[in-house]
Amino acid sequence: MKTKISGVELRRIAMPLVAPFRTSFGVESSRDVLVVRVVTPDGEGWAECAAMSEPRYCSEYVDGAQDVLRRFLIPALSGSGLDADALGRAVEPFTGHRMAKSALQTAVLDAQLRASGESFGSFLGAARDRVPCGVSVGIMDTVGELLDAVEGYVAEGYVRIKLKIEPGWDVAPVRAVRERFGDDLLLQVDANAAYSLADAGQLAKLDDFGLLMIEQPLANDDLVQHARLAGRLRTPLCLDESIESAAHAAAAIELGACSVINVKPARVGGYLEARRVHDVARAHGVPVWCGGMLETGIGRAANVALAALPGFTLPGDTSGSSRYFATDVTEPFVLREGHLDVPTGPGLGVEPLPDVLAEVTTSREWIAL
Ligand code: NPQ
Ligand code: MG
Repeated sequence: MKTKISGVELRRIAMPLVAPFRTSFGVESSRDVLVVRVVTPDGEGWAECAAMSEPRYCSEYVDGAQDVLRRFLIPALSGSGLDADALGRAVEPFTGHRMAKSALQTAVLDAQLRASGESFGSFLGAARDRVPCGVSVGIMDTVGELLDAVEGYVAEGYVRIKLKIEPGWDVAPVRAVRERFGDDLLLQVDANAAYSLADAGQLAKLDDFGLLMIEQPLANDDLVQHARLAGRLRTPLCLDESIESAAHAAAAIELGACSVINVKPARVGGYLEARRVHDVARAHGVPVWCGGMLETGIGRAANVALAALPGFTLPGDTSGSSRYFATDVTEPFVLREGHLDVPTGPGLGVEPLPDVLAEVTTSREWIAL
């Protein structure tokens, strides 16, 4: 028996960040998050959309995601009922818009799992009940500020540090962090596509610092050039923006464009596809880890569940709530011994706190089905 979906609520919330987060593509000091709530006659499911306010990380942006959900994606699921697999097929005729698709599918999956009493972790195939956590550290004005920030995160217990880099902010900050915290610190960098193959010589200087990986040094569509770069570096290459599907993952591995993959469910269109990326990578012996998009507790819960799959052998950007927000919309995720517990309740295992949610809400829209 198919459970019908009555409608979908699209809500926007304003979530100020505890500190501005600077990357090679811009600075963000507040998240404008699209929250999706799928409603059935006897339940509901929640998700958040990873799209940023502006199309800088990728082509999607939050107003665009809301538009495509309202006009195309939500109407397309009228026939599919409460079934995340069927939803995947129903939205397939529409190209791209993976973050919007991911949010809708995740909310449907949450409703489906709540109804059957199964947790996200159990559904996805989690192999452990807690996951080790890393943290992504933005570009700063000075190396001194960076060292203070890293010191704070190390003191909180984060087991791996990722430094955002760009031309002019790469070797010096990496050297300073290595000198201050020693060779045992698990350390990696993320360029968010800020370099070109002509910078291979500069990137090769990072080989001296024992980094776990360099993440997405070149442009998103430069798989062949990533493969060339990989041949000129000792440091492993990881792809993030370049991998939008399991097919891309297979192609990148085959080409030698990466030896590690950052899996972000939103970037690949949802948790079902994210699991397929994991499966492809694992079959090739390529380690994966779970990326982050500055999620609230709603998105964080599902990420932590995914990060518990057996192929996730590296610590992810699954930081605690306090890394980004003074007040989260769910019970906060708190690090214990550098780990976060995988939620065990039905579905995501967390729910937005009604009072907090009401306080941060800036708009609501109901799409009836
Ligand atoms: C990455 N995330 O791995 C992304 C990039 C990123 C945790 O480093 C607002 C919303 C700001 C999403 C900044 C991390 C963001 C964002 C950076 C994503 O490349
Ligand atoms: Mg990245």
